[in-house]
Amino acid sequence: MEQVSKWKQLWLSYEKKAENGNASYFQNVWIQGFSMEEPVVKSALKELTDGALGMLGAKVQTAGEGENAAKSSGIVLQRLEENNEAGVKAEGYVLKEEDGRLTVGATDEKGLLYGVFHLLRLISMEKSLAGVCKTCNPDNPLRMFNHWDNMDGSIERGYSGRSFFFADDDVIINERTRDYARLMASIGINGTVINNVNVKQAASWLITDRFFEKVAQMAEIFAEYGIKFFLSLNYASTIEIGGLDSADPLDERVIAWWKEKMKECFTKIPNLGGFLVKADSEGRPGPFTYGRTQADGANMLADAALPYGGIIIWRCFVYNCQQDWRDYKTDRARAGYDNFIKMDGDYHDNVILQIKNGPMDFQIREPISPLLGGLKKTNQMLEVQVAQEYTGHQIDVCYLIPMFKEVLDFHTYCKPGADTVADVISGRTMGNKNTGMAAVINTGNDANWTGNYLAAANLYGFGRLAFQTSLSAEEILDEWIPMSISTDAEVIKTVKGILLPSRATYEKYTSPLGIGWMVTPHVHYGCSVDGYEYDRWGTYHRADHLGIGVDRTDAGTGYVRQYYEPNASAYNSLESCPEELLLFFHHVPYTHVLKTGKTLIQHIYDSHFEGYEEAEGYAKAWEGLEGKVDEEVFANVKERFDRQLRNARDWRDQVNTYFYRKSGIPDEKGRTIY
Ligand code: GCV
Repeated sequence: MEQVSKWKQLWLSYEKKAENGNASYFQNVWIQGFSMEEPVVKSALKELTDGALGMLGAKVQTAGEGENAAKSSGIVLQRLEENNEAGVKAEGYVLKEEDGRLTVGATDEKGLLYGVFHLLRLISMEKSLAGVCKTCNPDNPLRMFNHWDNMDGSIERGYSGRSFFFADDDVIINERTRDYARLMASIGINGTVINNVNVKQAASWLITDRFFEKVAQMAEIFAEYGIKFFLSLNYASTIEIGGLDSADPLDERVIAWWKEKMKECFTKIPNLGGFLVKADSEGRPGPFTYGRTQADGANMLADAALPYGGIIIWRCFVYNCQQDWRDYKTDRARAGYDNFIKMDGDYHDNVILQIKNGPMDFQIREPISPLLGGLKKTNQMLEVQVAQEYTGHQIDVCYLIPMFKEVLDFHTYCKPGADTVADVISGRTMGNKNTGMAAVINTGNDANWTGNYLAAANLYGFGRLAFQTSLSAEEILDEWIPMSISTDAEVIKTVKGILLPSRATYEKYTSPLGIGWMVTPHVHYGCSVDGYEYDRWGTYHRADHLGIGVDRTDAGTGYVRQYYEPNASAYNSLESCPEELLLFFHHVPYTHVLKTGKTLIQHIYDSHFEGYEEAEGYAKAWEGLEGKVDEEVFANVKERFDRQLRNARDWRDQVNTYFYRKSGIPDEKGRTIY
C-alpha cells in the first residue's frame, strides 16, 4: 500500500535547502582523469546536477573534462594517484575547498561517487562548503545488504510491504531498482544479495537461463552505482536443478557441475561478486549430510568461483533446531563456535564466514558471538539485522545503531592492539581483504521503503557505520534527521530524543537482562513468555518459582569458555558478569541483589514499568511535532506509536504478571500487576 509518496527517495529527496553560499560552486564542474562516459562517473555527475538543482536551485553550467579546472573556481572531480598526499585509498575520497574551488578527489570511480554523495549530504544538512577539508576511507572492504526476499514477492521477516526485486516467481526491474541503487551507494554500500538465504523453488533457478537475462540487467544497474551483485545459493543445486543424486562436496561430479555453473554465472552476469550460502541450517541442505565439514562445502564452491574473482560468503548460523527442551546439556549458543572453530585456517582465501552478532539470533540483547575474533586465520564478516524481526517489526521504534556500536567496540582479546570486532571485520587484525559487514535489511515496496519512516534511520545508519565504524550513533542521527525530516533545531532535538534511547526502552519492556525470546512463536512480535520454552529451538529461559536464567558457566553448559580471557572468567562469575547479560550466563534467584541495590525481581518490575512510560513519552513527543514535520511522515509515525504502546503495555503486564505469579514476590511499589 502506498503510504508516504512524497518521501520515496528518503534522504535523497533533494528538497529545497538553505543556500549558505553553496550554489556558486556549481557554475563549473570539471572532470580530471576520469572518463565522463564511465557509468559510475555518469551517476556521480547526475547526482551532482540533480542535487544542486533540487536543493539549491543551482544549474550546473559546465560539465566537461579539462585542464581549465586547475584555474577555475567551481567543482573539480579529480582522479588521484594511488599514493596521494591526502591519504585517499581505494573507494575513499577527499573533499577540499580553497578559494572558491572545491575538489572531490578519489583514486577510483566508487570513491568519486561516495565523495559526491558526501558533498550533497553537507548541502542537505545545510552546512556551508567553504573551507571544507576532509579525507574519508572506508573501514570495511565489503559493506553489504542481504535481502531475505522470496521470488513469490514475500519477504522473510519483512515488515514494509512486498519485495521490489521479485513477484510471481519472476524478477522485477523498474524505477525502484535504480532508486534503490542510488540510496545504497549514497551510504557506501558496495554489495547486495537480492534473494533470501533460504533458497527454494523458483529461487534455485536464478542461476539458470530462466533468469540470467533479467538478473544480469539488474546487476548492470547496480554496477552503475558501484554495487556488486550477489545471489544466495541453494547448496543442493546439483540435485535440485542439476540432475545429480548428490551434493557431496568431495564428489567429482558435484565439483565438475559447479565449475561449469560458476563459469556460466560469471559469464552471463558480468557484475556478479559471488554467492551467499546458508547450509546445514534450519532444514537447508549442506555438507553435513555427506559427513563433510562446513569447510569442505565452502571451499568446493569457492574453488569453482575463484577463476572469476568470485567470493563465497558462508553463514555460520548452524545449530540443531530439533532440540529437546528437557535436555539441559545441549546449548544452542555453543553451536556456531563448535561447528566452525576446528577448521580455522582451512577455509580458502575467497571464502568469508558470515557471523551473526550474537550466538543466538538477533535478540535485543545478546553477548557478542565468540566466533568473531575466535577465528584467527579465517576471513570474517559481521552479520547484523536491520529488519526488526525481534526488535519491534518496524512498528515499535528501535534505533539499532547503539547496539551495532556495542558489537563493533567489543574487545575479543584475540590480538593485542587490534582485538575489537571492528578490527577483526575490517581486516586490521589479520591483514586480510575479504572482510566486512552485512545487514539483513528492512526494505520493501512500501512507498517509504521501511514501513515506519523512523526505521529508515537504521537503514541509513548501517551503511554509514559500515563505511566509517568510528561514527557515533548520535553523529549518524545528526546527518539522517536533517536530510530526512527537518533541519529545524527543535525537531532534530525531539527526534533524537526519541531515537537515541529507543533501543534501551525496547529492551526494558521486553525480555530482561539478556535472556531474550519470550516472543510469540514464529511471528516474533508480541509477548509470549513461555512461547519458546517447551519448543525445539533451543531458546529457553528456565524460569521456575525461585529464579530464572540459563547456566552457561563452567558448572552449566560451559559456553563461557568459548571466549578468550579475561572475558571467559568475567562471564563465568556472577559477581563480574555484566548485569545486562546476567540471565544469559547465569541462573539467578529472584532475590539476588543487583549492583543498583535492587533485587532481580524488583528490577524486572521496575524496568517494565519504566520501558512503557518511556514509550509513552516518545509518542507524546512525536505528537508535539504536528505541523512541524511533513504531514504524511507525521501520520505514519503516529500510527506506529499507537501500536507500539499497545505492544509495550502487553509486554509490561504479561512479563510482570508472569514473574509475580512464579515468584510470589510483590512489587515494592505496589503497582498494578495482574
Ligand atoms: C532466513 C532466524 C529467522 C529466519 C531466518 C534465519 C536465518 O531463524 O527467524 O527467518 O531465515 O534466522 O538467519 O537464516
